[in-house]
Amino acid sequence: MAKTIIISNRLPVQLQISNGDITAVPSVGGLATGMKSVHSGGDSLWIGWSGLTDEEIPEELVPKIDSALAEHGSSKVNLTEKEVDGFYYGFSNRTIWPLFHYFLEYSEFELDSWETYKAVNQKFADAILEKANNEDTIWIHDYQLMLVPQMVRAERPDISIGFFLHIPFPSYEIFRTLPWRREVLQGLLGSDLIGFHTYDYERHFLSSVRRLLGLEVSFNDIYLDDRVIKVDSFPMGIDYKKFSDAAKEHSQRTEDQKSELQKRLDTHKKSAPDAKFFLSIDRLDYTKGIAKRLNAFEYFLKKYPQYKEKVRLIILAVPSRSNVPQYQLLKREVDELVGRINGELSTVSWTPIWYFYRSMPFENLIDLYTSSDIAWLTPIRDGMNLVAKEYIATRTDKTGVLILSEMAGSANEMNESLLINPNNFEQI
Ligand code: GDG
Repeated sequence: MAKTIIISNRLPVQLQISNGDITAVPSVGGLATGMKSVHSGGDSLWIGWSGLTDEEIPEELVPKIDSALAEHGSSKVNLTEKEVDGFYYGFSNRTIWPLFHYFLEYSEFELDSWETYKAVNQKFADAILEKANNEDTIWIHDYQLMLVPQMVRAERPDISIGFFLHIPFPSYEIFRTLPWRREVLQGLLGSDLIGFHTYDYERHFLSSVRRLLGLEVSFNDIYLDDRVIKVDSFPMGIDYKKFSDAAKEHSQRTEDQKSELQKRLDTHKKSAPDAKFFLSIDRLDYTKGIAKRLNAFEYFLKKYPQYKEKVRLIILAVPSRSNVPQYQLLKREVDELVGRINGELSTVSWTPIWYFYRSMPFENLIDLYTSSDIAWLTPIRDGMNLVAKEYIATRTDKTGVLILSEMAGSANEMNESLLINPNNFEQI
């Protein structure tokens, strides 16, 4: 039977080894959350990196790891520490991620990382070729694997390949600064269908294909040799029912059934019934505008002191890419800002910011969504931003306010929210 093979850098679960045993924890992040629902609904295999390098996996645990992954319909690509360094922390997250989010000043162009990116993309392609039958559909995800479509196409010219980019595709003027811009485009053009979150990203991509490769482009078709490649926008959604059902279930819980976090949230609500919770949830990433948001919150409290003790900002910042220097600096900046603002403005009965630097289980995420009056999401650039959609899905009593950055892909669809320009401090 034909199957769908999903390929992404990370698998839907991350493996951890403790006391010689394997545990699988769900991966956090937009791609994993979104694609999990597709994966669990049909006949599919997910290929990706397990989160453990070859050096971290003792030989005797390999069969256990393979069977733990098989339980989740997954199969792993093995990567050494050096490969993870060059491919993931290097080219993917120090070159492509900042460049595609318009952080040109953070983009590093290192030949070594590019070479590792190519070699690791070939490893992913080989893993696909090993598992795929000709009638299968190959669905490749995201900026870490942009060369894989052409690598698979070269060996299996007739197989169906789709590619989806979860981050913005930048304008030609930005993309052209990449030394390996033609190779990246040629890699992507191995696909039959290339998807983006928004029409703008699609337009930027087509413009780069036309100008850098000189190919014929008609509407959203690209003509390459005897093939026609379709390009389109597919704004990614969420598993709405999962979030709204969870919210309904939470609202019916008895005191005993509530989580510790929910009990704490309730206590604070009861002690100040007209106080409001602002919520912000992001991976700790410089594209998400977390530091600006904190500065704006402080500014708001100083400019409108009547809101002191009336509002509280709950920040859930999920650890991310902590090996990359910019992320370490950001972590320090956010820690310091939270410390300074709380130090300056707290009273005996009120702390303005509750800061969680960790990943929370799904059930606590729902507690936060359903207890917060305002979701405050102000990324500087964001491919889509699923948190905005999840917040709305959990507002089953139809209350709540969404303040959303114009620079998030989701702003194109959610224009009933309060849209702000994240670079306009007063507006935030
Ligand atoms: C990339 C693009 C695009 C967050 N904290 C926890 C947790 N999450 C889940 C949320 C949400 C996901 O992570 C975050 O998704 P986003 O879309 O907001 O952002 P990225 O991770 O940057 O995702 C983005 C996305 O891909 C999809 O294409 O929208 O623009 O950057 O689903 O619920 N989940 C749990 N605990 C947490 O602490 N369980």
